[in-house]
Formats: sequence, C-alpha cells, structure tokens
Amino acid sequence: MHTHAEILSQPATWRETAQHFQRARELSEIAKVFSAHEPWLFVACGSSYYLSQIIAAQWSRLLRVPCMAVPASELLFAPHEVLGRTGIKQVVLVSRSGKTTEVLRAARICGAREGTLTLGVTCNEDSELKQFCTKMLTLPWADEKSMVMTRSFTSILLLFAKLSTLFTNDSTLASAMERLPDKATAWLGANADKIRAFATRPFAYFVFLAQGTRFWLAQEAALKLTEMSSSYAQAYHTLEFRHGPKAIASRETLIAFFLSDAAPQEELSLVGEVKRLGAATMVVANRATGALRRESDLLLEFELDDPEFAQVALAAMPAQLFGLQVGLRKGLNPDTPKNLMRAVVLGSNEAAPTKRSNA
Ligand code: F1P
Repeated sequence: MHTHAEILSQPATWRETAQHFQRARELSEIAKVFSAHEPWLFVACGSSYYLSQIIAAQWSRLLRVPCMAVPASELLFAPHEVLGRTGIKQVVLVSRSGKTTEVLRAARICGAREGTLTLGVTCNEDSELKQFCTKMLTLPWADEKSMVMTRSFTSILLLFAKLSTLFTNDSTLASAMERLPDKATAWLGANADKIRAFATRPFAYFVFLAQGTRFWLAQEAALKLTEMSSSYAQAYHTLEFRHGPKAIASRETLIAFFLSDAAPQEELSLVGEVKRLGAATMVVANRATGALRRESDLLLEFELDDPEFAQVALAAMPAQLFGLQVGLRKGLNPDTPKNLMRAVVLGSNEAAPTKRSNA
C-alpha cells in the first residue's frame, strides 16, 4: 500500500525539498521577481485549494499584505470578480498533478493578463503549467503514487514557509524548519499506532473543528477521511458546531478538534460538551492542559515552540493516518478511492467556463 508509506515518508520528503531548494536558485529568483509588498492570490482545487488557504492565511500575517485563495472554478466563472475587483497582480497556481483542467484554464487566463505575474507549483515536471507561468516550483520527489495528497500537501506547505523567510528574513521560522523533520519522525514514532488503534472504533459520523488558519486543516482532514474511507465527514469553525451541527453528536460520532492557542477556554468547554453528548473526541493540540487531557479520548500533542507555519504541517498528519485506518477497517483500498482520479481532467465541452453574470 502506497498511502501508508507516503504518509510516513513525509519527514524525509521535507528534508529532500529543503536540500533541493538550498542548492537550486529557484527560491531566490522568485523572491527577486515577485514582490513581498503586493497582494497574492492562490488558485487551486481539492487538497491543493485547502493547502493554498493555509498558505494565504500565513502569508497575510507574515508578509502583512492581503493574500487570498480561491478554487480555480471561481476564477473561471467570475474572473473579473476575482482578479479585477481585487486588483491582484501576483497569482500562484497550485496543482500536484499539474493536469487539473480548471487550474490549467485559470493559469491561461492569468498568464494572458497584462502585468500579472504567475507562479506555478506542481510535482509534475511535464506539467502544461510551465507554458502559462512566469516562474515554476517543481517538486517531483514529493509526488505520490497514491491518489490522495499527503506528502505533497505538507511539502508544498513547508516550501512556502521557506519562501516566506526569503521575503521576511524570519530566522526563527527558518531554523524551526530545519529541525522539523526530526521532530516529525519522533512524533510519528510515538503516535501513529495510537491513531491507528483509535480509528478502528466503529464511528459512523465524522466532524472536524478548528478556528483561524487551522479551519483549512479541518477542511483538509474531512476531505482526507472522505477520500480514503468513503465516509461523509464535515468541517466547521469550532464554535459554529453549537449552531446546528451539534444535532449529529452521538455515540457513533467522532469529533476531532484542532486546537489553537487563541481561545483555549472556549474550545475546552466545547470538547467537554460534546463528550457529555456521548461523542468520542480526538484532540490535536500543541500543548494540553490537565482539563483537556481528561476530556480527550485521544489526545495528540506536539509540544513545539516553533512558529505556527511549522506546526500546521505536523498537524496535517493525524487525519491522514486516521483516514487511512478507517478506510482499511471498511475493507477499502485507500490508494485508489472510489469514484476518484488523481486529477480531474475535463473534456473540452465539460464545465466550460460559462461566466457568471456581472463577473
Ligand atoms: C487536486 C485534486 C486532489 C484530489 C483528487 C482530485 O489535484 O482535487 O486534491 O485528491 O484526486 O484532484 P491537483 O490539481 O493538486 O493535482
């Protein structure tokens, strides 16, 4: 099975990514051509879209310029709304496969726009993205044989953490990134079996909750579980759970929390509340308090003093392992999820970009 090996190979893949870009000049070239003072737009589909949302949130904070992410279809159906009104002149197009039709079409539109710089990011050396983009970042070693994105997701995330340090000279983040592969190896060694054992419980419903940047991690976690185990999973902003979704909480429900440092008391209170409704709780936190420990059926801690950008890459791993195990429990092959392809390649007449009115 490829998926399992690929999840565990993440620390080695991050090391290889760091070594490659240390030697190559691509990052410094990009830092010269693109501007740290102008807004950025990230465009992608599926996991690459959630990845883009995380990067956009981190870059907005670190570069102090507005950064946003949109699904490629939104750009195709409303190019003026997305590009015109925002006035964005720097666009990053992310596609692991480099073959996703919507991303290629979006790249063509952006590439043809006067004064717009485009950066293509892919694991495919032969991607057509090259034809439309000003610069490329290509990481073939991070590609997966499995259909689902695991190590390419975290490797691209960390590559953008690295790229941000060239714009900001943030030496704390740069040195945290160097230590991260060793920390991730140790963390996987200590936690992978616990996650596998927990995922063998017969849950029927899955909910992932998070706030801030981690909300996009929750979305990715729900997608991972859906892809690998054909289970229906949902993601919400943490405290939104009380506003309706709470109706799903029962003994058959797994509720996973990605905790931030922003509102520990409010989040802790919800963990306790869903537990009293009978749901099982999986809590992913950097550091847990005694109270949180008592309310968590499975507590996954990182105990890092590193910046958030580094922490989110590690926090992506629990749902990868969890989804894989749920898929195996259901007798599925997580390498080849039902109804899915590695890339969504549309025929020329399918989902042609019919523009929204006034867009
Ligand atoms: C994006 C993507 C994957 C998803 C599925 C279909 O692909 O949505 O995230 O797992 O296999 O494609 P890409 O554009 O990043 O290659």
